[in-house]
Amino acid sequence: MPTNQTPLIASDAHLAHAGLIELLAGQEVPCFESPQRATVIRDALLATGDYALEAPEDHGPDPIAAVHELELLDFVEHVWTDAVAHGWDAARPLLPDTFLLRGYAAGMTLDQLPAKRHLRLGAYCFDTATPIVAGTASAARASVDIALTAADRVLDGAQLAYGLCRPPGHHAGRNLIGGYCFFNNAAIVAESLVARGAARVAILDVDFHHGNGTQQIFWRRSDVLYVSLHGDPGGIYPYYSGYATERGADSGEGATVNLPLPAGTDGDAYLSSLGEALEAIAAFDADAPLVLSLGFDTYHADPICNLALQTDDYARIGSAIATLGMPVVALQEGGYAVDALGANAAAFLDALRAPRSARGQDMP
Ligand code: Q9C
Ligand code: ZN
Repeated sequence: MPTNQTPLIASDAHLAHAGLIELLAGQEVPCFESPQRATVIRDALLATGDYALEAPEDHGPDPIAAVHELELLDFVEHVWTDAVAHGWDAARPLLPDTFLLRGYAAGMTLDQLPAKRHLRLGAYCFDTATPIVAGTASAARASVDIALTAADRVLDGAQLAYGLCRPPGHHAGRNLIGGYCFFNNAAIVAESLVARGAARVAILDVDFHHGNGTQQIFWRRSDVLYVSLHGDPGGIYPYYSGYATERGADSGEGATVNLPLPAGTDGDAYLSSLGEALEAIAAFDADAPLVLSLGFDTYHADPICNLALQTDDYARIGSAIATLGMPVVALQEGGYAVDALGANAAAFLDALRAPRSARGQDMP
């Protein structure tokens, strides 16, 4: 294998997390978060010859439990079998119908949830975009293993490793699933880097949406910096987090940086905000690889988002991130313009793995 190949960690476990539906404008539609997303990205990257496909290694539940509550692990692991055992039609995905709003729970008995896990759906899920089927738990576990294996490869010396995570992770909080996410892959990697001795870990989130889960998990932490560029939540999902005034709390104050972007933001405006993000990351002076939550839903033709990036812009963004000079664990999050995902991923990762300034040096 040529030594300049970038590790591409992927698994077929996600293929069984399929047949999903969501509600859009009051209508049941096929879920935008589809298996084809990961398939087209994998195929496009492999076609370049620059990526070495590798299966994830099993890292067990402990790294997940370091970030999520045990009751959430138990819920994700067993909710489907619970539902089917109690008469749920296995042809239909599980979606919650009643939400437990813990912040407004005066008078509710939070310590006495229903024993049947599918009746607890609304206690662990914050939206109607996160359906569950038979293959969901194993896909979510594999997605975490993909992320952790990518981190291992970077710690082994790769300058970049790409984890083709599906389902994505950045909306999942300590005790909540949502936004197509079950386990927070990026947060689990960041926490594992701390567990392996890092004093300061930086997470950069360039998915179109605010990573409310990642923000929540590290809200009070000074050792993990969370920097996110995203569509202005005043007009777009997840609506209730991602405002510039959210900066973390206690000793974590200042270690959360939100850069909301107006609808229609193009490549030039995006690059200028990204400059601010990169300054914050450089100033933080992490002693671990950069954890990158990577979404391509900033693309102009994304069906559920409203920024205006072109394929060429992803190369510019990749080159800009490369100027940090940090090793990068890149983890797939969103991106729903399926026909463009392969080209966008290749443009971004190619620029990140072989920055223009370094390319000449590789020549004989
Ligand atoms: N009208 C990620 O990109 N649905 N999650 C939004 C659209 C949820 C996105 C409603 C979008 C979740 C990882
Ligand atoms: Zn997204």
